[in-house]
Amino acid sequence: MKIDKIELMLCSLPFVHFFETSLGREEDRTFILVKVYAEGICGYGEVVADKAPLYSYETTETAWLVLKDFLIPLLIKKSLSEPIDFYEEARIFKGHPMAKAGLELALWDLVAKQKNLPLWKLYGGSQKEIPSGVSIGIQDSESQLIDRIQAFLEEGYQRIKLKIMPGWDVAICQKVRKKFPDSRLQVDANGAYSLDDKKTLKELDEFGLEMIEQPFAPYDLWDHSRLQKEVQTPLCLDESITSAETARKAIEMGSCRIINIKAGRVGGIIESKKIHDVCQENSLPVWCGGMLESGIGRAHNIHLATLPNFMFPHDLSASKRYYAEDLIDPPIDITPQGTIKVPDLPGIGVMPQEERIKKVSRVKKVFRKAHF
Ligand code: OSB
Ligand code: MG
Repeated sequence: MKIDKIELMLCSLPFVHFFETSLGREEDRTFILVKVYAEGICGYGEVVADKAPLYSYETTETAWLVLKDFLIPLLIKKSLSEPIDFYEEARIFKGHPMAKAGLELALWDLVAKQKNLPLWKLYGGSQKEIPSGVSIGIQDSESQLIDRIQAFLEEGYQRIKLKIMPGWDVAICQKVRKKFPDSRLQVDANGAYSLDDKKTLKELDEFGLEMIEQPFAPYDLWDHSRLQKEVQTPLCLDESITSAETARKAIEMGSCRIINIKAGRVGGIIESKKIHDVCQENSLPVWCGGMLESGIGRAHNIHLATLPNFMFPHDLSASKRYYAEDLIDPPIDITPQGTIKVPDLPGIGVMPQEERIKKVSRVKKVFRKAHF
């Protein structure tokens, strides 16, 4: 395909309720929307980098710069439109996976629309409906947390993920487990602990958690492998898994028993599939994490989660769980059984609302071949 034009838009959406983790509290989400145009078709991608380098070193500003000065010029100069060609060529630039993923996702949407196929078919996915879980941040009080869990369970979500940090961990899990004895529960620390906290982390074994996600720092594999030997609860790695290569090393070292895949964190769908495959070969289940995406990024995640080794409820919830008004219409919703039906329309299979996108975007930049 011949790419005519690429657009970047900086968007912000307010949350319906604040989202707090061990990294801090957020009241809204800022992200970059990527649009790639060719032959009368538009492919959409979302860059999940945040305003501040808290989850990883990338920010919306660094991603914007890397897209503007390196990735988009590369794509245009070399006339790349196949995601695999972009993936191979973009490897010359080190790091910046979220910037790369946003553009790769837009290319996937574009080629799928051109072939008139939903993304899941292009990826070789097989699940028609995927199980949905919800990630609940740190709240102002225990009672606020309990009320929110109750409400999400009533909506049908299949499992609850609690954010934890020192001071909001064992006692909280104890209360939640007592109140919801049969619910599927797991926790995510976003790297808030170290080996010095081994005693606290071992206490979590009591609560029948499905997994403990990312207890230690993003760059660590070794201390996770030491901890996994001493806790019964499976460890799940998020931030630490940046590629199929780190996934293989984590598996060889016994650093985790489960991996959370996010296309943004690892640089796109091609790298995500490689991680999926190396985990499958080693009998490690994976699931799909989220980055508080708008409906566009959320739809991309849903298609990825149809691959066969995605085995747990995902951090993929309804649009309204985060946003009063999404960028797509109709918004994503869950069934009373706590699943999401995978769209069957071409590409991401959801309808971006251009008027709405215009309203929530502040900066726009257009790139054409003549510029390079
Ligand atoms: O660690 O999984 C995480 C949100 C932003 C950044 C990191 C994480 C999260 C979540 C929520 O847990 C996932 C979602 O519902 O999109
Ligand atoms: Mg996480």
